[in-house]
This record gives sequence, structure tokens and C-alpha cells, in this order.
Amino acid sequence: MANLKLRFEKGRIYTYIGEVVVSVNPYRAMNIYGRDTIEQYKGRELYERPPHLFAIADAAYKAMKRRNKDTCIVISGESGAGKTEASKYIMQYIAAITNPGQRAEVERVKNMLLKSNCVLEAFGNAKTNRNDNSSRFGKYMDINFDFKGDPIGGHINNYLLEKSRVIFQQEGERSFHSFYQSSINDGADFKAVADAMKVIGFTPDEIQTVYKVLATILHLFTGNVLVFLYLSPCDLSQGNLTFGVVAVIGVLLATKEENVGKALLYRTVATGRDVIDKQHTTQEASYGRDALAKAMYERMFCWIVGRINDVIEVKNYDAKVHGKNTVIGVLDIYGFEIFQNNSFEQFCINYCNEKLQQLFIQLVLRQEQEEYQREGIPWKHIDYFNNQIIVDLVELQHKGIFSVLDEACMTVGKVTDEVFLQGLNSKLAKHAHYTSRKLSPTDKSLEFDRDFRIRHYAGDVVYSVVGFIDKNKDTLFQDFKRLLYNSSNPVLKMMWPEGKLSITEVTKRPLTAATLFKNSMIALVENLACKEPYYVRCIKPNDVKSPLLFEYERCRHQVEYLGLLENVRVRRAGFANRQEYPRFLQRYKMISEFTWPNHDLPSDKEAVKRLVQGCGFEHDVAYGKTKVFVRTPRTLFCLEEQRDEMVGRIVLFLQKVWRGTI
Ligand code: AD9
Ligand code: MG
Repeated sequence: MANLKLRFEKGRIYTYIGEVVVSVNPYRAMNIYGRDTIEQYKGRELYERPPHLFAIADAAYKAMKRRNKDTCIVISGESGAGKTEASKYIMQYIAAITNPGQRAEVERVKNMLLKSNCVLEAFGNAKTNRNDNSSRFGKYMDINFDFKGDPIGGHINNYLLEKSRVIFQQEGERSFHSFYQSSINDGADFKAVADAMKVIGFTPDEIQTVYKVLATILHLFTGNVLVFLYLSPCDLSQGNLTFGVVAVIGVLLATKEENVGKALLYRTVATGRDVIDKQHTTQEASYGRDALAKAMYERMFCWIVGRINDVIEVKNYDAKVHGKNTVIGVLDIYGFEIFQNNSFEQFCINYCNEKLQQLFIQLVLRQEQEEYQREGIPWKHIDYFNNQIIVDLVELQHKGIFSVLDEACMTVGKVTDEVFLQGLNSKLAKHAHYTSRKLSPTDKSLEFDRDFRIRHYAGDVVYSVVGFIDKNKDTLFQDFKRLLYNSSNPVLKMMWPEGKLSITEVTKRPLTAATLFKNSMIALVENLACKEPYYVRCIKPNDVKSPLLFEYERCRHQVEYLGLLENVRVRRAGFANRQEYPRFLQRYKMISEFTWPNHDLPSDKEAVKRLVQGCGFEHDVAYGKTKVFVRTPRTLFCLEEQRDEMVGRIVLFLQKVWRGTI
């Protein structure tokens, strides 16, 4: 903590724990990402330069290029800690160090990858009370490289967009940036997004359709549609539709005005052979309108991601000709968050963070242990808090919160959020990480039939069950799907293929939002686990976005729950640095007479032993099968200093030789 604080105050926002970069959000522009800094890190080993994101990016790149490994960079930390910014710097670094041959196709791919950020942020980020540019979706981007180490394509996976933001925002928050980029303040951003979309290759029709969808959503929430929903349906049947807004929506969606009106007020249902129009209650109608707005936005967002993927995907790659195609994956998700009111979305976001924390525990400890075993170095186990218990609480089959929620949603008849809460209370009463008011009657922070609390790895969060059932079922009336599918705008039609089904065709019950999200998280973790991981752990120094304030307690809490203490302990009990023998020799052979300029010992391992003995560092070093392990960084710095000195002397000597003075 003292170290992080001191470094933060000196503007050194990055610190290593082994190969993990800890980053403290500086909340000010730092002059450490320019071309000159990039040059300093390019091709260097991690410990040769001060801690930096670029060093991690370079390490991942080198592992990919030298050893043909698929790698991933996992960026985690709570909301506003700096994950998205870090992911962008990493991408910029990779773009800057690749393609020395300036191949046009590679330049194109790089440009697309960088430009896609701007578009995705416009549609998937929003101002929240934690972060002015908060990611409201999870993003995992693979960058594919050819055998030369140049980017040849990529792929983006997006995870659960917080679409409810389209219809409701907490006080002080905004909807997605895209809705404001036509106003004065966001004008410049609008232009950047419009340009980026053009560069990526969205056609003018596609771009127009995107704006039409945004406009439709705005119109759905103007007073007129609210009034409209209270009107007598006979106005509709008599063709009395004088309500401008519905007409406008008709034009925007390239469909008939009366069809829009009808879809908002009626539901077409098949009863046996008959097809009838059933009129909505006011409540149903307003539910339908909200669902329409959310679904249109989400569908459009996924479509945008899909279009970007079309453009960046690797084409014409023949592994037989070009060698293995390797990837670096960059993960930037929504961080752990606690708001005044926490709902289904926060629950999913926080569960996602639990999953990633679990992965960190497994990989950082497992990898370390495996390496010691492989190399035959003695190792004693270090204890840590394992959050698997919370992951299970959420995702376990039959017993977990998602299962209880799905069960409640399957119940026939009227299901309420309270029924769901009762289900939780009866199944989870004994769980150490779960409480509700019913189980803890005197706890005033919880409401009786509304709240439950989870003790997350990163802190306690009270969730309101209100809306869980609806958000999980995520129903959109078929009528809307048909309405959009039957639009004469081909782009819009394409977004809604399932609208093709006729009224009498029975559709399978779709998977619930929770199940879809759970499955996507499990797949994500599997994907990350089979790559060589690099970690960036972001810390938010204060809640007021100040560049000066290092709130000690706030940071201490994050250091603790991110598992950085255990991380430090593992590193301390283990070895700060390890290098393969030939590599170690190559770097330090000039500091020993036994190894300079070449050694005549039976193996590089023996030579390294001689070198280390000569320097008097045996007590701090262990010899594995293929690698030498150095316990403390100080030893490494000593070696580096001696090396620098020797290199200086050698240069002087050579200069003299050249001048003929020797
Ligand atoms: V969330 O979980 O998506 O809500 P992030 O992604 O962790 O969150 P983000 O990267 O968006 O946080 O950072 C929040 C803000 O902190 C940025 O908008 C910047 O104003 C500020 N920030 C973060 N990192 C840096 C940096 N390296 N240099 C300067 C930074 N400012
Ligand atoms: Mg973010």
C-alpha cells in the first residue's frame, strides 16, 4: 500500500507484482503513451524498464510470436478503475509495434480494430454515477496474427448489454452516449463515430437505419405514445389515428402507421384454428412498448458488432502456407458496481466479476505451482480466500440463484418477484454469503419482501428483486417481431429474422436472460483458461475523479479483494524472476570470466551456476530443469548493474581498439 501510494503521488501509476500489472487510475492525462515510450518498451524484457502496460502487451506479443502461444490480457477492477482506457492503450501499442513492412492489408485491419472501439463505445457506454464513460456491455476481442506477427484480423464477442438503460436511468445517469450525439456537447463525438462507421464500411443506408432506430426509441418515450396507450382501441379500429408520433414511427420503421399502432395495442393470438386480436391492458401495452425499445436497441447493438466482425474477420488464411495463426485476446468488461438501487443487471455484472476473480485465483496460483513442479523446485501452499463459493451460489444447477430464478419464471400462472424471493429464502437460508430481511429480521438495511444481499468478494451488495422475473423472461411480443420483419427497410428486416414465423407456428420457449448470460460467461472463462494469461489489475484511487487523492482505505479494500496480498505472498514465497538458461546467459555472460565470451562447461545450466557463484548470489537462486529462478528483484537489479558496467567497459575497450590505441 505504501508503495502504491508513493508511486501514485509521483505519477508512477503502474506497479508490478511479478508479471501482474497493478494500475492506479491517474484521473489526468499522462505523457506516457507516446511514440518514444512505445520505442522504449518494444521487444524489451519485462524487468528492463519501469512497470508499464506496454511491457505486458509486449510480453503477450512476444509469447505469441516467439513461442506460438495464444495469449490473453485480462483487465479487471471495479467500475471507473481504468479498464477500458487500459484496453485501448494496449491495442494502440500492438498496432504501433506491428507491420514494419507497412503491408496495406495489415494497415487496413489495424485501422478497423482501432476504429471499432469508438463505435462500440458510442452505442455501448454511458454515464453512470460511477464513471462518465462506463462500459455497459462486456467485450472480448481476439486479434489474429500471421506467422510474421502482424495482425490479420480479429473478432469481437460482446456480453449482455444493459439494455434497460434505454427506458430508465437512475438519477444523475444517462442513456447510451449514442442518444445524445447530436446535441451540442456531444457534437464532436458524433462526427468521430460517423466517420468511424464510414471507415469500417457501414453503408449510408445502414447508418441511416441506425439513426432511425435511435429516433424510434426516442419517439416511443415522448408524451404522445404514453397518451396513446391510454386511448380507446375503437379509435384505432375506426382509423382515427391522428397521433403524429405513431405516424412518425411508421415512417422511421418503413412500415404502415396502423401496423405500428396495432402492434402497440394488440396481441395476435392463435386459439386452436382461430386467430384473434387481443387487446392489451394499459399495463401490458406499456410493458410491450418498453420491451420493444430495449429489444430494438439491443438487436441493433449486436448487429453493429456483427457488421464489425464481418469486416475484421480473417479471410483467406491458409495455415499450410502461412503457418499457425495465433491470437492475443483482450478482455474489457464492466467492473464490479454497487449503486443506490441494484437490480438484475448489477447482479449479472457482479457475477461476471466473480467469475473473473475465480479465474485469476486459479491461473495465478495454478500456473505458479505448476511451474515449480515442472521445474522440480520445492513449494509450499499459500492460503487465500477462494470465491468459488460465491460463484456456486449464483450459478450452481438446481441450487443457485439463477436456477431459482429460472424456476420461478417457469411457474404457470402469475409469478411475482416476491415468489422468486421466497424461493431464494427457502433454498439459501443457510448460505454464508446470502441474507434477506426475512432471515435477518432486525437488519434495517434490507426490505422485507423486496431485497436480498450477497456478500461478494468485493463487498456486500443489496439487490432489489423488483423486475428480476420480467428481465429474466425478457419477453418481446411476436407482434413486434413481425412488425419489424415486415418493414420495407432491408437493413431493419435483416435484424429481425424470427419475425418471419407466422402466428400459428409454435416457437420454442427461448432460454432465459440469466441462462444465456451464465452460458456465455462459462464459455468465456473456458476460452481464457486455455490461453497464456496476462493480468492488469486496475484500482480506483477515489470516488471524486481526483488526480490528487489516494484514499487509503478505499484502495486498501481493493488491494484486498483483488487478491493482491495473496498474489504478493505467492511471489514472495516463490521467485521474482525466472529465465531459461540460454537466455540468462546471453544477457549476463559478460559479467563472468567463466562465461565471457563463451563457456566450455558441459551445459548452459552449469555455466549459469558458475556465473551465479562468481557473483555470490547462490543463496538467492534456485536451479530448475530448464530455468534459473531468482528469488529477489534486488539480485536481478545487481546483475543488471554489473551488466551495464561491463557493457560500458567493453564499448570503451572496443573504441580504443578501433582508434588503434590498443
Ligand atoms: V467501467 O467498469 O466500464 O464503468 P472502467 O472501464 O474500468 O470502468 P475507464 O477505463 O472508463 O474505467 O476509466 C474511467 C475514467 O478514468 C476515464 O474516462 C478517464 O477519465 C480516467 N482514466 C482511466 N485510466 C486513465 C489513464 N491511464 N490515464 C488518464 C485515465 N485517465
Ligand atoms: Mg469500461
